[in-house]
This record gives sequence, C-alpha cells and structure tokens, in this order.
Amino acid sequence: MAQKKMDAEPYELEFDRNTTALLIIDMQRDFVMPGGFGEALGNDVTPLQATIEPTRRVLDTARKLGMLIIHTREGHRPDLTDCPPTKLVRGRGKTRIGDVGPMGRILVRGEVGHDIVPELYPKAGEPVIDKPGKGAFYATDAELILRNSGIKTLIVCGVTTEVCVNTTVREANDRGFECVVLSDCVGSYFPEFQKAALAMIKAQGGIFGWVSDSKRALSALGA
Ligand code: C5J
Repeated sequence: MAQKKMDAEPYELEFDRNTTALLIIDMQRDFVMPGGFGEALGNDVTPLQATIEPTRRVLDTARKLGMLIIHTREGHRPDLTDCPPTKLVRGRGKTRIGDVGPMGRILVRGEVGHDIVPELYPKAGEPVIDKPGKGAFYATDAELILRNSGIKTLIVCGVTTEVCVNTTVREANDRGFECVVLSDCVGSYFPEFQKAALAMIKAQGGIFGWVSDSKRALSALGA
C-alpha cells in the first residue's frame, strides 16, 4: 500500500509514496564546512553539520524504497555570467563568490567547495540540479523533472532553512506541490531564523506546507 500518513504540523500529511520525492537542498561543503561561502559571509557553519546524519538516514531509506531523490547545488559558471552583479557584491565580505578559498573558488561549479558533502553524495541516476538562485525552480529544470516523474509531494531537507529551503518550498507550493520540511534535516546559522522559518511554513493551516522530522518521516515511509 503506497498511501501513507505522516505525523506533522499543522496536521497529518497524507501522501502516496509513489508520487513523493526526496529533495535535498544545497548540502554543499560551501555551506556546511569551514572555508566556504557560509563562513565568508561571517557565519559559524558548525550548527549546519547536525543535519547531515538525520538526512543520511532519510536518504538511505528513500534509496531502499526506490523513491525519486533530487539534490540541488547553489552555484555559478566559472565565468560568473549567471551570477547577478547584485549577488556578487552583497555581503561585503573580504572573500566573495568566485574568489579562491581553501576549498577552491567559492560557489563556483566544479570546485570542491561547491560539491555535496560525502555523506550525502548523489548516486548515479539521482538528478542533481545546479541552480544560480536560492529557489530550486528558478532557471532550472526542477519542475520538468518532477512533473515528468508524476511527483506531487516533496520531503524537503537541506540548508539553509530560511534561505534556499524556504524559497524552494514557496516556489513549489505555488506550483501545486505539497511540501513537508523535516525540522532536524534543515539547518540555519541562526537559531532564531530556524525557528521562524519553520513556523512560517506551517502557520495559517499550513500556508506553505507541513513540518515534521526525520523520525516521523521514517516511520511514515514504513522504514
Ligand atoms: C544561502 C542557501 N544561504 N543554500 N544559500 O545563501 O540557503
């Protein structure tokens, strides 16, 4: 039986495992390891590392169940022609997008820092979406892939909760996808933003979607 129920807020989520995908957003070294984009913006990256283990458990289960798994990476072409000049100068840090850091050029495709952490590394056949913006739907083929696969529901993990996760969930919601965000599998550099970003998703009867956690998601998936 593919029809499932997940304990979540603001109320139980009904979903069909066959039309549900796991979407893992930007679990790149540039955000979760020292020396990348996150740190260049002045953040302590260690809180984000706590999301890796619960996300790995959900990823393992999704793989065992044969679900569609999509990974995203935020970043730019080496010539930065797809990076808005406004994004380049924002942050005003000493190190900016395209500059050389300890993990290669910051937020540039093909560099070590741009790639996904080894624990969650995509397997062959799992689509990886390279996105120039915060949302996974802007200037990408994410929607096409999801529609072609008959996906209706997204289980969302990744970083950061208030930036790329929230932007993507809002984009997905406007396109008619149902999103459930797993609170221990999404992370922020700011505890107050983590709290607010999750609250916004489930507020007003689930205005953008649902919030659950890895334990409840794994139980709902039948793991
Ligand atoms: C940020 C992201 N925080 N992946 N990107 O700039 O959330």
